[in-house]
Amino acid sequence: MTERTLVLIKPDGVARSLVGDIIARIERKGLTLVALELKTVDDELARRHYAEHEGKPFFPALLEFITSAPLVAAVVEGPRAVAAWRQIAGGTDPVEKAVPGTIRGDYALSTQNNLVHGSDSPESAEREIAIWFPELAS
Ligand code: IDP
Repeated sequence: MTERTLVLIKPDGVARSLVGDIIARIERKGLTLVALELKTVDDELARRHYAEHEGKPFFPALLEFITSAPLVAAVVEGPRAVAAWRQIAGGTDPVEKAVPGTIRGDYALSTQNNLVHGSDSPESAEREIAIWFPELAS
């Protein structure tokens, strides 16, 4: 069964010119791009996206980071797309959790500036796609 997930290449990924590399990994895995956009997000969109983290100590810095410069937002599709994209991305902490061979394991050192975002469940994907690409909402 085909599934969709939200991909973000966060501002650090764009600034470090890793967009091509990251998109290539998504395509090589066999996932299909459904939507792709470079955009700078405002505080309101960032808060909606990261609503589950409101109140956590890292929340203000996370909002600051995600709104600081352009990012790439995309929707990708394929069988088990949510889990497949999280597998390619690697764990949140790029040193303790992400293994070599994943995007975070290969390229990141910071738990905040960890290059990419992926929805953590099909339900989250639906919610996040509606925020970032309302025209695709089911
Ligand atoms: P995920 O992006 O791997 O799904 P989440 O726990 O949903 O991880 O956290 C969302 C984002 O918030 C992370 O990708 C990272 O940018 C940031 N973040 C999470 N935990 C920390 C932390 O302990 N310190 C700083 N930033 C964090």
